Amino acid sequence: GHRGGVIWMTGLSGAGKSTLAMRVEQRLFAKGYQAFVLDGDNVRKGLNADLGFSPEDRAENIRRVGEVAALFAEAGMIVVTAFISPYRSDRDRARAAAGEAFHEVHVAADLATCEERDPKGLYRRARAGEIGEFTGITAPYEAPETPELVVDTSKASIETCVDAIVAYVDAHLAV
Ligand code: GGZ
Repeated sequence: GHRGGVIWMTGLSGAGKSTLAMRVEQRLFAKGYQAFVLDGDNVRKGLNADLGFSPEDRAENIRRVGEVAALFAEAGMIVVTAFISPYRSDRDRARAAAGEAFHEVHVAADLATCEERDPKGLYRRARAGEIGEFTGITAPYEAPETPELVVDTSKASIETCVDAIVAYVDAHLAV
């Protein structure tokens, strides 16, 4: 079996957080873990549909996600979160909500790589001034100083990064 836990991914838009989260969820499920992904797609459209991208709204986004993730972990699930979560203080509050169950993973693709990928054209629109407060361009990203794990999708393949996260879960959450 396994304990509950929060695998908290943080990183820039385009770093690969959601892709990694979905692949990790599939791999964990195949190994018999109860795993579930929280990301912008299932949270910002519903629970947090009232929130935008100001620093205050991001703080509230991360506060709610942190509380929900802590509840999932308490229920014995492995919850994998995929939010930019650019502010250290917001992530620290999410860590405090989950306590020992919190595991921070820095998805550390550099800005140049993320901007080059630009899968949704958001960096181009941010550079053109069409989107304000865009993380990495006109809003800050505070990288974690002591994350439990770092994966860099600009240097390693998605599969290698997934392997590292699954190995981390096996080592820390299996009982
Ligand atoms: C950053 C933005 C913004 C701004 C829209 N800044 O790559 P995506 O498109 O699919 O994922 C990004 C997502 C970020 O939402 P989060 O909930 O993860 O952000 S935070 O943790 O900071 O609250 C991006 C899109 O929303 N997006 N506007 N201004 N990303």
